[in-house]
Amino acid sequence: TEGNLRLRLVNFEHKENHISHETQGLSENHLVVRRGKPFKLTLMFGGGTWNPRTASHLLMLGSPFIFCKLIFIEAPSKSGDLQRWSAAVHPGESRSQSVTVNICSPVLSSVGVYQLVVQIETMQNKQTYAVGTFILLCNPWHQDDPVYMPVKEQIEEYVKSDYGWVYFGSSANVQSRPWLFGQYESGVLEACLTLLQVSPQHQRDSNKDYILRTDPVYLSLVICAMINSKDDQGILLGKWDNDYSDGVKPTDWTGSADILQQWLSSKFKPVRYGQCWVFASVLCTVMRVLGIPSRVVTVFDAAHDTNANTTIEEYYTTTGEKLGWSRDSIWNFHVWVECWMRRSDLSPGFDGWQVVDPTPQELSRGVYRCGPCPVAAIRERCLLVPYDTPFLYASVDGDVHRVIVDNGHVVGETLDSKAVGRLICTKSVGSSCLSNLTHSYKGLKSKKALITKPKARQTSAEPTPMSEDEEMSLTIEGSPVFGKNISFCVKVTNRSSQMRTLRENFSTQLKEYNRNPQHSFWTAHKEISIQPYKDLTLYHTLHYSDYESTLAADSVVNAAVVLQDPRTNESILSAQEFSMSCVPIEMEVKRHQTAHVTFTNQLDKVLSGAVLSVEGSGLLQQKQETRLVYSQSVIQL
Ligand SMILES: *[C@@H]1O[C@H](CO)[C@@H](O)[C@H](O)[C@H]1NC(C)=O
Ligand SMILES: *[C@@H]1O[C@H](CO)[C@@H](O)[C@H](O)[C@H]1NC(C)=O
Ligand SMILES: *[C@@H]1O[C@H](CO)[C@@H](O)[C@H](O)[C@H]1NC(C)=O
Ligand SMILES: *[C@@H]1O[C@H](CO)[C@@H](O)[C@H](O)[C@H]1NC(C)=O
Ligand SMILES: *[C@@H]1O[C@H](CO)[C@@H](O)[C@H](O)[C@H]1NC(C)=O
Ligand SMILES: CC(=O)N[C@H]1CO[C@H](CO)[C@@H](O)[C@@H]1O
Repeated sequence: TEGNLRLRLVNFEHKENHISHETQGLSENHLVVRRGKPFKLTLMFGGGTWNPRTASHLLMLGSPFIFCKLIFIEAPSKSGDLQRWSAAVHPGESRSQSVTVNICSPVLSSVGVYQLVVQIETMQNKQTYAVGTFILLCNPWHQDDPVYMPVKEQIEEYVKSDYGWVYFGSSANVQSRPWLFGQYESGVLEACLTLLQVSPQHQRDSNKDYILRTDPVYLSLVICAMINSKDDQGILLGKWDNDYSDGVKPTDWTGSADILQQWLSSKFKPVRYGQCWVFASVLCTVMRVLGIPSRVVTVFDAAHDTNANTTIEEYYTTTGEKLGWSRDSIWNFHVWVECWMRRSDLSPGFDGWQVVDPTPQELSRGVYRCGPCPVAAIRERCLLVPYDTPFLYASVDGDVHRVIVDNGHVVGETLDSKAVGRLICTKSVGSSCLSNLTHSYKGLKSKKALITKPKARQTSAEPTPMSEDEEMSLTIEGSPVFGKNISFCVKVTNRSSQMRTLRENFSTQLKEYNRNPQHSFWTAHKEISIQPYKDLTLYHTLHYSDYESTLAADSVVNAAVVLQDPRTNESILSAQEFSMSCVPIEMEVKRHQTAHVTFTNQLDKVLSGAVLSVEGSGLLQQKQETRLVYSQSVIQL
């Protein structure tokens, strides 16, 4: 009898589904499943037993609704239909008070929140039940999903792992900070799904947006623009001017969860403040939550080529002081995200890692976003491949055109093809080591550094131009440590048969994060003679007392040396950027959760007003701070 048959309850079988779909921990309340893989629901009836041969049942999913008729099959299909939803019941389970249904979504389903509606139609009546929602995510385990990643360890790292390391500093002195991506923190999944609903694409045309959400290329375009708050109700506001008093200083964030929770609970007010690694890490969290494998990548000496002509212009005086004339700049480091996906919109060869850069730098088709751009397109210099390839190519492989000017005249030029993108790296899979990605961005082509000579010369009576004869390199000895003296070495190589007397001017300037340098804070100069066919090495020492009042431990310094021939004013230049590392703080964790934190002051003077702060996720309620009074301190927590 099925006259009074009604649906009493639907069991979403959270536990079992979350295990088989690798979605444990993402949500406490909702069923979270991956596309292209069957999940289980148990329908419980009252008022009669269910006979599938006479009753017809419809499951309606999502908005826009997807209709799906319950059918009998011997066994649910393992891989799932590419096109259609299916709902299957084992024959053995018929004629009972409850029935287990295997529902499978097409592998190219839209990512998002679905409403589950069950309709039961018998000869006598028809009833509809709205039974709740479930969430559908991408499936990197499924080989027909465009985000399919064949290596299990990589999925663990790039989808499931909720912490990582972000690299910063400079290529000569790479530093790292831990970041908690926070996929499993409460409110994070909700924030990620809400982000899709708040996007301008969804607001404009929700039906079109639902249809396009099957494609990870589309998802990364939408999400990239929503991470920064420009042009939409996006998450983070960027700031680079050292005044963060009305928000959180970018370096103070330690994870994405706080940021996403704050954005959600404030009803989409931009969270203050982000800089590149904050934007990138939050994007990485959202992509991992949605099931798109992603990693945070740091590019050292990343160029910001404002007009995307792949050349960065720099202007110097004859004493080696860099001028703030160019809008182009080179960031000490820049951080973006790589997301793993097939590019079915492109010809073969561009699948795999795609650069997606959420830091608002330049407009891309009218919106502050950048990418997705195949890493392969950057390596092969395929500048026409979408999206934003010329700009990203210049970031990692642009040429630096350095021009020395004297009284409005160009007295020397160099084209440096090695200065940009010296190191590109990310955290290694399954370990906290650095993984060097430079080779995947930089082609094998070796671009020869060109040294162009100034115009209007070459009469045979004049000496041969020094730019053809002399070569110069500037290096920093060892890795500079804050509080110690820093030594520079300038090597000049002879090629000429003439003896030369040259003027050497050395200059050091403080460089702000992405800005032009300030005035020189320290200079040095020498008059030198170089014998024919001889090498000459010059040493300079920047003492701690010369920089203690100007630099901080995280400062970046631009050092440049110019050699000028006083007979012709012709000049050659070599430049080098560096940052310093700090004297290490040592920490030893004892039993009973006691940690000994030791800081030994290796400076020649007493540190006054220094504060040591200690933070422990899940261990300490708040940051612990202790003032350092003596030159050596041991703190017991
Ligand atoms: C690149 O653009 C700058 C202006 O931003 C211009 O001065 C320079 O000549 C251009 N370089 C090349 C190689 O086109
Ligand atoms: C990274 O790889 C590049 C080439 O692939 C190499 O030249 C460079 O020395 C490597 N750097 C580090 C820090 O391993
Ligand atoms: C730096 O050099 C000065 C002068 O040579 C020397 O007196 C001082 O001890 C050095 N300081 C350090 C920390 O090496
Ligand atoms: C540049 O160096 C020369 C000697 O090499 C020196 O005479 C001159 O004063 C220096 N210029 C400046 C601005 O320091
Ligand atoms: C070199 O520069 C100085 C000062 O800018 C100028 O007085 C002199 O005429 C220049 N010499 C040549 C050969 O251009
Ligand atoms: C690069 C170069 O030509 N170096 C020459 C400098 O002078 C010495 C001594 O004459 C030569 O041996 C080097 O070859």
